[in-house]
Amino acid sequence: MAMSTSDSAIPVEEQAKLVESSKRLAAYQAVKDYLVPTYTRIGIGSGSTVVYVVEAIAALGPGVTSGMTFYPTGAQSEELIEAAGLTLQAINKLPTGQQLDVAFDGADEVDDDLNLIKGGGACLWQEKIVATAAKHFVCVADFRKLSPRLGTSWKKGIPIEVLPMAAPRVLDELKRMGSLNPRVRPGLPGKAGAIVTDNGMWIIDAPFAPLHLPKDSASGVQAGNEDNGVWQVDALADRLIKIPGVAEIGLFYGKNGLEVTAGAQKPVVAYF
Ligand code: ABF
Repeated sequence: MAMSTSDSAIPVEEQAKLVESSKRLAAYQAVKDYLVPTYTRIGIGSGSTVVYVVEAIAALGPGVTSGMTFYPTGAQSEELIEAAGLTLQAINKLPTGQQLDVAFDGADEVDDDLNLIKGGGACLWQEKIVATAAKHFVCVADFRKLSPRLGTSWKKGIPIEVLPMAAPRVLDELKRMGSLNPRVRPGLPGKAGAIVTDNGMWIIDAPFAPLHLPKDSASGVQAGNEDNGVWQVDALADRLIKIPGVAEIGLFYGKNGLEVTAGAQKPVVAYF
C-alpha cells in the first residue's frame, strides 16, 4: 500500500526526501521500461517529476539520444530539453499523419483505472495535445498521487481551461452539476486577478465528490446526475467538455484518444 506522507510518523524533512526519491525512481523506471532506443519522437510534459525523466534520458548519452527529437508541452519543458542538450521541436512541427512514439508527463492524481487529474501547473491544454499525439502515454508520478478514485486526495478540483468571458457561466453550470465551490484560479502570489495560461485563457478548479469508475456502476453505484453530484469519470468528462466556454479539461482517460496500451498502461509510481 502506498504510504501517505500526511499521516506518516516520519519527520517532514525526511518525507520530502522520500517524495523526491520516489519521483526520481519512477522517472528512471519509466525511461528504462518505455523509452525504446529506436524511438525518434518523444513528448516531454510539465512539472517536477518530469525533470527526472529528462535527467534519465540525458543520462543515456548522445549515442542513444542524438537520433531523438523532443516535443515540449510548454516553456518549462522547453527549457528542460534545451538545458539537457537534447533536440527540441515544437509539436506543431510534427507532420500531419505522424505521431510521437511516446510521451512522458506527470499528474496530480491517478486512479485505479489510470484516469488522471492533470493541470495543477495550468498547462493542461498543451499537455493533452502532446499526450494524444503520442502512440504511448506514460504517466510518471510519486506514491502520493495514487488514489482509488479521482478527488480522494487531490482536493483542489479538476482544472478546466476556459475562455475568460465565459467564466461566470461555466461556474454556474459547474455548481448545477454538483461541483463543490468551483473557483477561478488566482494569479501567482503578488499578481492581481486570475492566472492566465499560455493560451490567454483562465483556469477554473472544480472540486467534485470522488469520481466513480465504470466498474463501480456494476455494483449499482449511482452514476452522475444533477441530483447527487456523484459522477463517473467518463460521464463527467463528456459533460464538462461540452459546457460553452470550456476549451479543455484536466481529466485524462482512455476515451479522449489516449492510446493507453498494455505496455504503457501502468503509471510508473514508486512505492515505499
Ligand atoms: C503536469 O505537472 C501537470 O499536469 C501536473 O499538474 C503537474 C504534476 O507536477 P509534479 O510532477 O511536480 O507533481 O504534469
